[in-house]
Amino acid sequence: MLKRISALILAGATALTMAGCSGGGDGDSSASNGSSGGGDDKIVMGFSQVGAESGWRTANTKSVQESAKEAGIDLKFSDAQQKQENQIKAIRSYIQQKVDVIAFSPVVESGWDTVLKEAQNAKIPVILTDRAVDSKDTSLYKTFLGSDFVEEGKKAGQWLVDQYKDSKDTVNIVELQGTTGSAPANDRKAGFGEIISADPKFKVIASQSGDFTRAKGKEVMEAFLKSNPKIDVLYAHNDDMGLGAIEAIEGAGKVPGKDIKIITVDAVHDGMQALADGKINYIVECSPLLGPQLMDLAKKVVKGEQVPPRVVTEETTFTQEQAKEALPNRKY
Ligand code: GYE
Repeated sequence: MLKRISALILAGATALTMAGCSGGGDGDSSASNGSSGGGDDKIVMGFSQVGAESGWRTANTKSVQESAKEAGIDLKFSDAQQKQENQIKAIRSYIQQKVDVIAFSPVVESGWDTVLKEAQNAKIPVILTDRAVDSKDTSLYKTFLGSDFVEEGKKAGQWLVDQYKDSKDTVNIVELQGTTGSAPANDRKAGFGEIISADPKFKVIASQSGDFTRAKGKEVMEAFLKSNPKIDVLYAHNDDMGLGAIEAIEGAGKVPGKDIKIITVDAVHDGMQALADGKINYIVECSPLLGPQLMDLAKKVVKGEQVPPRVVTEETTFTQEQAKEALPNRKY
């Protein structure tokens, strides 16, 4: 944006100063692709990523970085290592640098109003990507691009209902939740709960956060197995936790996919492989390839064009047979 050129030159100086002294834990906030400032009218986007907690996140980061390059957008990327304070720091630094647009994937839903207000006062548009915030004032951001996590939870629940439709026995379920307070953890739990609560034979006997990571998924599943002699089903809010739990189940001498049925969300490559191998029974897809749509929205928002307040990603589900077919062409 031409009117921002002088601001950008100034911002360049600020960014250099900041890169020298900010340091502290908020990842690489100066990693910028392509030329910066220099008199062209490239859009500058400040992007604050959640972290690198899962295969999904790695694919999402790659999608954002590659799409920025393709769209000719100068991307300033920072990794918050799953900490809200780091995201707030990164957003404040983007405001100071006077970027043209800020995009971020909020690690948790609450606690964003103050920093979003600061961006609004600085007239920098904000796009939420992947995860939502619970701010009442929706004018604090232009749009929210991402999946419908409640719907994903419902699809997981519906598979279970269909699987056990001919049985009257109690079905003991353990749940590995995503990061506490995050939109996907809240919504995937709620959607699943809504569907299975229609039949009292479904009992969630344990439910705990595994923080969306493989290591935590394994650790929490080991604890579940110790304290619950009869587990029929594991519902994990992402593939990575499910994959960690498979190690725990095998370590306890049980057969994942048979002794304990497993449902996960994401459909990243390793999850799909485990599904094709019979260790997972069903995966609800959640696409991390948000980059191209994000860059389109950013261009429109910077031009001051109207964009829809909510853009929902299209997704499907996979059985073991479908995973075998889909695997060779999977992009992530
Ligand atoms: O499902 C999980 C990741 O926010 C949709 O975050 C994303 C979730 C994804 O860590 O694997």
